[in-house]
Amino acid sequence: MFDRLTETLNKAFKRLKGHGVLNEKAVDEGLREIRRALLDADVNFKVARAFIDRIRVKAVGEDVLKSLTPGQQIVKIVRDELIELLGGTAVEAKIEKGRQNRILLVGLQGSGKTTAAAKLGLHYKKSGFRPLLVALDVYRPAAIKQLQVVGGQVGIDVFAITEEGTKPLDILRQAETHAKDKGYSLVICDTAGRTTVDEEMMDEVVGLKNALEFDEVLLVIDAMTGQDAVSTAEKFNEAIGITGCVITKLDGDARGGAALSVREVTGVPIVFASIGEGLKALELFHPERMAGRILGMGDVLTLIEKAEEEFDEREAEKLRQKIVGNEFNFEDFLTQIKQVQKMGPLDQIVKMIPGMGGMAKQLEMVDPKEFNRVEGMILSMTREERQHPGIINNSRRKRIARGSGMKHQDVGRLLNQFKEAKKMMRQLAKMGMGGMVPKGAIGRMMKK
Ligand SMILES: Nc1nc2c(ncn2[C@@H]2O[C@H](COP(=O)(O)OP(=O)(O)OP(=O)(O)O)[C@@H](O)[C@H]2O)c(=O)[nH]1
Ligand SMILES: [Mg+2]
Repeated sequence: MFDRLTETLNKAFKRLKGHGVLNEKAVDEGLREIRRALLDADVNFKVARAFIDRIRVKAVGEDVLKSLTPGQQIVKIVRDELIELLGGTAVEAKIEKGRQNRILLVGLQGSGKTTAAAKLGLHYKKSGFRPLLVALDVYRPAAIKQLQVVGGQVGIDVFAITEEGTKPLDILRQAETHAKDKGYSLVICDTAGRTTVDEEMMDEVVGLKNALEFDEVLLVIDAMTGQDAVSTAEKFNEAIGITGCVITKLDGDARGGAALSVREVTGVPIVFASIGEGLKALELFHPERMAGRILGMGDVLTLIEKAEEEFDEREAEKLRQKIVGNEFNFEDFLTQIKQVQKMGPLDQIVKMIPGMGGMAKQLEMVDPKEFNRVEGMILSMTREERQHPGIINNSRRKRIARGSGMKHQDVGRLLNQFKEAKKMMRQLAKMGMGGMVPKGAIGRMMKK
């Protein structure tokens, strides 16, 4: 997602920055290019126009053009405006400890509501809530089962009534009583989707919304649907009044225009972003961080948070000891790859590292296939070979190559790379950089 936009925007920036002096004409040219990039990314044309107009007003201001680095100043203006476009500051859902909370999820068919219900449940469970998922989709066969399955995967209870003919409104009422009785602190309701916005669907959702007091009515929108997502959001907002959006499938190859337009068109904030099928793949939506990713400037904060979630401090220290003691072997290497993979799809993780966005594609290492090949070779080694790569001689190399369907030169290359990497890691670890900083430390430092 956003790959192309990042690329085209950076081209425009490069040209703007290439000028020592900028006149209005050069600025206009640059802005036209930026506008084209936005439209190409499926950003709503009105949104794109207003966005460019705002930038122009600021960019042709005396100070900018007369400054020593006009191009850079304009890039900064674009960044600031992009952050505004995405909502300015992050908006948190109004879910609070010490009381019962309710979230209603609405949206078109297949937008990701059911998945989002489980993801939200997991998100809040981690911060100490006791969520209950409620199955209100009584129309699609297997919809209830689906919620039960994803609920089970994240260890969250699901309330459902499978008796035929039961109306969603009745289920909602019974779920509410059940939640009160059993002390659930957060009720998350998954509703049915339709292929298009129709009256019947809206009536049902309005009925559900009015039956209880919901803290959040979240519209789940699929980023892949581009412009349509925006008009859907407008219609839902007019009909039922939504409090926020969950934008899903941001990991896909859609062009991202929906994410960029929906806030400006509807005035409703994006609260969560879903970036993968895995049930952990949900993030709070931070306009500033997202802008950083779109502009290829990276998103260090999210990266650190993810790392902190996945890495165990004691394991990290053990690892550091091994590296310093020159004992790091292929088994440790495999464990490390697995750790990093837990943080999310590798190409996305790499993009969060500043300056890596553009390089990501060229780097073979972010190609999951390449990872699989490396893993295949390592798995074809015997345990002894993994622990003591030094013993791998020519005939062992050939056997490993055969076992993993690679050439013996590939195995040789892997061994060399491993040796080099080991050396470098050892140096870094000795300097105190390779080991993990105590949990939370970097995050706290950066947030100040
Ligand atoms: N790649 C990717 N897939 C997603 C994401 N969110 C949901 N999906 C997938 O999208 C498909 C539809 O998701 P559901 O959660 O069933 O959507 P829904 O809105 O509940 O669909 P209906 O109940 O039929 O209206 C599933 O295959 C999900 O795995 C995401 O962020 N990224
Ligand atoms: Mg569903």
